[in-house]
Amino acid sequence: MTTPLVSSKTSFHPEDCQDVYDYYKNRPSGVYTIYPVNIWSPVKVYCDMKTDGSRWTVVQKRVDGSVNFYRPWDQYKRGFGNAEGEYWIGLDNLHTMTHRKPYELYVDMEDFSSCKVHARYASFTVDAGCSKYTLHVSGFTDGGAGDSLVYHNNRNFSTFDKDNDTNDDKNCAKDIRAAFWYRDCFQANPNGVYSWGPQDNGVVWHTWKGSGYSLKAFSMKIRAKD
Ligand SMILES: [Ca+2]
Repeated sequence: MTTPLVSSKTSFHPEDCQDVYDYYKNRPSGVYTIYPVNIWSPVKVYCDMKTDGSRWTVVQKRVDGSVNFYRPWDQYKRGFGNAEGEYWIGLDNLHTMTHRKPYELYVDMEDFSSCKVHARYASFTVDAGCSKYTLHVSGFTDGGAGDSLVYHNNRNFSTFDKDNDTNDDKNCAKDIRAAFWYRDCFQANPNGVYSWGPQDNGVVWHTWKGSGYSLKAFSMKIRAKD
């Protein structure tokens, strides 16, 4: 008789909020632990079980300015913040998830007058770190916000300590005090400095409120395509 090396006892390791939904069924929105890379790398995320068909894994969220988003490459790579409030899920997690399965992206935002709009993309992919986490988005559908992300399509990720933008004379991330898939420099700036109303280089979605308006709430959420 041989003893099996691997226990047959099963445990639940969801890769995303879709798996959480499939496993538990009618669970409410809230914080859940997922395992985007492997079972040894748990990540706490907010699962949106309400918006448009539910099952969305929130990968970026701004809501009150409680978390500093002016951080170096290594932290944008790993992720930071608080799953109950503001956070960034991390570029390695985004890469692993979006290369394992095809994902769509839902971007929603709110201004200080409680107006809410969104933008949706049928395809969202982030390349590996060795490729500077290049962003690929396509299949835009307008929910009133307009398309500010197309400007960033096929661009590399930049932080103040890794300038991968397209302007040789500027360091966009350092000038703006944030991090994103900057070009020269942005139309969308979800990781900008949080402020209350008018603010250059704040939390911006240019095609909705222009570049001088910093939004009250912003989130990016992804879902595996059926
Ligand atoms: Ca530059």
